[in-house]
Amino acid sequence: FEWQYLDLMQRIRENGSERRDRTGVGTRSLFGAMMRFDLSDGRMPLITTKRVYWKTATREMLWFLTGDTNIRVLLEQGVRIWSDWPLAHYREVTGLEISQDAFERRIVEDTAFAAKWGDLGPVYGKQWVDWPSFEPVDESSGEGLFRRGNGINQVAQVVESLKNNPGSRRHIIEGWNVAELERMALPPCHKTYQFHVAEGRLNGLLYQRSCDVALGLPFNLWSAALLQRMLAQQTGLEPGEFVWMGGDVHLYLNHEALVKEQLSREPAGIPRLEIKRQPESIFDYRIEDFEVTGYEPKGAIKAPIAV
Ligand code: THF
Repeated sequence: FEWQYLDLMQRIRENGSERRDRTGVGTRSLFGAMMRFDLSDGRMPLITTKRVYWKTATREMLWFLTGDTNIRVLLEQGVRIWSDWPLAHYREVTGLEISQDAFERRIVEDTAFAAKWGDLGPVYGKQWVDWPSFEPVDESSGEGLFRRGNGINQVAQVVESLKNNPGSRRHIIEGWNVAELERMALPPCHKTYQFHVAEGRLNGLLYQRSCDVALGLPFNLWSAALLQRMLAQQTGLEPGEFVWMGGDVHLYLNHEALVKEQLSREPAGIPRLEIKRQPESIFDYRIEDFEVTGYEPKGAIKAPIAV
């Protein structure tokens, strides 16, 4: 499975157009890519040519499912992958030269500080489980007055539709809430998930508009397959195929050392995920429920994240 990932990396390295991007780092980029992974037998698209911190990615996925958008809960578990954006915002607004460590410590220790500076805005979790809805105050008044309706829990709805209407072509979880993009620290990259039931199997598809192939994609592949596995368990289906699609698929120019090292390595082993318990609902999974076997990756490769 992993050769698809390495091939994509190589293709971008050789044929990608050099482009300026939002972060100012610069990328080499291709537009439009697809990969397919078989999730039967517990198999997972977990990259072995470098160590991928699948527990970190799992904690992030569980955090999305709670609807939380504040980095505090992540930091309490030692997950630092979302700190850069609030930190950059804090430095920009206050002009203070605070270190990442000090900023993170303050978020964990100071509730008011966390509330003011730790929130990412209405990103993934919020849209997934509490997409805002509005309803007319008085049907007869026509246009004009609306009140806030109940938030829409897309994840719960997909569980229900997979169980009750498996043939549907609308099993979708969407992160791209156009009206709220401006309030998000970062508009969603892995923006659309679609599911599909055939022959007792749950297939999944992720469309990712923008993809940091070296740092982000190994996390994104794991997380999407994990969500698919949890949904399959909750709906009594066998895990089927996972299809990944990317829009702007890029390598940051400052990731060249990582890319070169990783392309010199060869995949080994077949990582598998076991879910050790069947929780009550899709919202009740805990980190201890997941066990990975057959994962013997090559060493981690450090590289800077573009903010
Ligand atoms: N922005 C950019 N430029 N790339 C991304 O991959 C990305 N994300 C999320 C939001 N914005 C993004 C954040 N996800 C790491 C991994 C995933 C992230 C952010 C950072 C990272 O630094 N990984 C390192 C260390 C992991 C660790 O210490 O636990 C790694 O080696 O994998 C993609 O959705």
